[in-house]
Amino acid sequence: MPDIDIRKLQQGDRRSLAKAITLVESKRDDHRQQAQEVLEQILPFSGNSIRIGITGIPGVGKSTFIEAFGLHLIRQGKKVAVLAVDPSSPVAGGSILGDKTRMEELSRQEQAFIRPSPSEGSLGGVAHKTRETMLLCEAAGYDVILVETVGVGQSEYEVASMVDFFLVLMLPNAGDELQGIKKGILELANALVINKADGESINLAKQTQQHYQNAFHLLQSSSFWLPRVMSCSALEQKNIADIWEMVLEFYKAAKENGFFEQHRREQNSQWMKKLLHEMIELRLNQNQQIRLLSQKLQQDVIQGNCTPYAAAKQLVEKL
Ligand SMILES: Nc1nc2c(ncn2[C@@H]2O[C@H](COP(=O)(O)OP(=O)(O)OP(=O)(O)O)[C@@H](O)[C@H]2O)c(=O)[nH]1
Ligand SMILES: [Mg+2]
Repeated sequence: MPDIDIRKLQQGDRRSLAKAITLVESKRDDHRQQAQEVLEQILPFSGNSIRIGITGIPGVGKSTFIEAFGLHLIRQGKKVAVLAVDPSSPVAGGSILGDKTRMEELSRQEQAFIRPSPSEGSLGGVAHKTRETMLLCEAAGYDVILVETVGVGQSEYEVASMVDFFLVLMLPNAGDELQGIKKGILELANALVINKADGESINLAKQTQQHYQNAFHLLQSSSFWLPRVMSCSALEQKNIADIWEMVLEFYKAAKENGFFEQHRREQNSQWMKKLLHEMIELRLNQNQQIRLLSQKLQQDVIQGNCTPYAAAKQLVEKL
């Protein structure tokens, strides 16, 4: 693995950035070590961005929205990175990559950087890599990071836990209460955006918007920010500017009242805990003696010969 030129990366050199990301995504132990060194060096230059998570069911228009939104941001003078946490990518061959056709214009922009989801690893692993990639992009001067995920399994929770602003796209379909969106997701959302508010769907989109506005008023929120409900047409690029204005409004308020930094600190602390758990589990599985003991204790617990507490304690002490 060639050396990464940190200075060039910081100057926004795309090749250096791409190489650093490849290093971060590598599974080889020596690469991981190198990647951590790179991350430590760039850490002081990361963090200067707005991180926006975008989710929604397949076909809702995420890619089309990101194309329109990203182009708008670039017109505002921003540099935009598009990343993905996509649990299905090994099967779909990395859907966001195949999607470059839907982000055709954006992918041609000098001010945009589009990176598909890492194709290997468990969801947790993929999500860690996306977090680290996000830091690299920030060090390279990208000031808006868009993280896309399709609403499958835990991926939305993973994305929500790494971004400043979580946006859920929905379809104009007021009748269909939750549109396959899990209830917990709505509680994480900072904004719901009804996409495809165009053509014959305009009225339906308005009704849907009203429906969710009412629903959010019923949700008790202790946060300073009551989730917004908006509508847009990604295809016709309508209301895209308003959505960015809303994000900026959130950003300004969150910066002023300290929520922004506090939220990131909490996310980092959670991330550390998660990594710790994963590393402990990895250690457990790497050591054959402990692995065998773990299997034996598991049986003991199942058969009621040992309490879960005693078993866990014994393993930790062995470690
Ligand atoms: N009428 C209308 N169609 C749209 C709009 N946005 C997206 N579409 C269409 O909806 C279809 C799906 O759009 P995508 O952007 O690929 O949706 P996605 O959410 O990225 O889908 P997955 O990647 O499969 O999860 C495409 O045919 C788009 O042209 C919109 O605002 N209005
Ligand atoms: Mg897509």
